[in-house]
Amino acid sequence: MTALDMKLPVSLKAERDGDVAILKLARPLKRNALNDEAILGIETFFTSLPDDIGAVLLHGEGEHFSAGLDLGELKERDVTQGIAHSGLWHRAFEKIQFGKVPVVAVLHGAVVGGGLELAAAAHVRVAEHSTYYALPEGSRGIFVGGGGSVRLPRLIGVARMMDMMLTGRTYSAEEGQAIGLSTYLTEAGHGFDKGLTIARHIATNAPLTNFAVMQALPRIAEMPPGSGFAVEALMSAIAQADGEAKARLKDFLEKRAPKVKPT
Ligand code: 1HE
Repeated sequence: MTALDMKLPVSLKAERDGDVAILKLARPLKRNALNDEAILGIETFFTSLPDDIGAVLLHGEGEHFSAGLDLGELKERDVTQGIAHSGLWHRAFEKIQFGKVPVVAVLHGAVVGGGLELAAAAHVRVAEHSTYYALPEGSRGIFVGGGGSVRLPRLIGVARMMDMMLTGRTYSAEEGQAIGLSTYLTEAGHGFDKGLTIARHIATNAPLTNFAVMQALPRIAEMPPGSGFAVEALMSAIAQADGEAKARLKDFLEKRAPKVKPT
């Protein structure tokens, strides 16, 4: 593991392990609450990844992934300032979802409010059994502002998100896995290694495949079917015409590539 040379606030730590960049939320005393500085730092991290990075692992230090928005910073804002603040989060999290490489988030403890919005911007979520999810915005008299109302209904549906916000309901790690908040569930202390293994695997994919999955797939899913089929055909043709695909298919046909195996 080596440090990544980036200008980040003390609440964030950046390292690399081979071709995986690792971003740690490192403000455990405040439960990794996210202030403006941290959000700007997240944006800096995702926009300054070295070209040879193939995937990102995102995790949190201490007992919790993130307690969401730093409520201590919630000063009196007028409507215009409030819109700008939410826009800051939107801009930073766009750089995660539609950035250069796929992102694996490792979750544990509280994944709440803006912390859940951050996790939702990643491409793969690994949850340890200690994880719990909540949207306490309702009880704080505010609303989600970090893209939650766009991304979370796509993961769990509008009705579940409404329930979380209206009732303050918390989902456990196991429930979160069942409804699609995570796609891997691990024992305590195993999330990082599991996430790193997944990130390393993702980094070995053909770059064009990762591009198609990150950039084309979610957009195709939003299109009317007719447009979706057309864009899928184009993306598929572009991917298979690439030299990387030709080499990988040749490897399979000449029995050099691994077969698909049950886990
Ligand atoms: C904080 C924050 C925070 C902790 N902003 N300082 N998010 C919330 O409404 C969740 C608020 N936090 C909690 O419910 C709890 O802190 C936890 C369940 C996450 C963790 O509990 P615990 O017992 O481990 O820690 P703690 O004793 O509550 O907190 C430790 C310290 O972190 C304490 O500060 P201290 O100086 O007294 O030691 C807390 O004040 C501080 N802390 N969470 C500021 N969130 C883009 S819009 C997004 C909108 C939202 O995210 S709203 C949801 C906000």
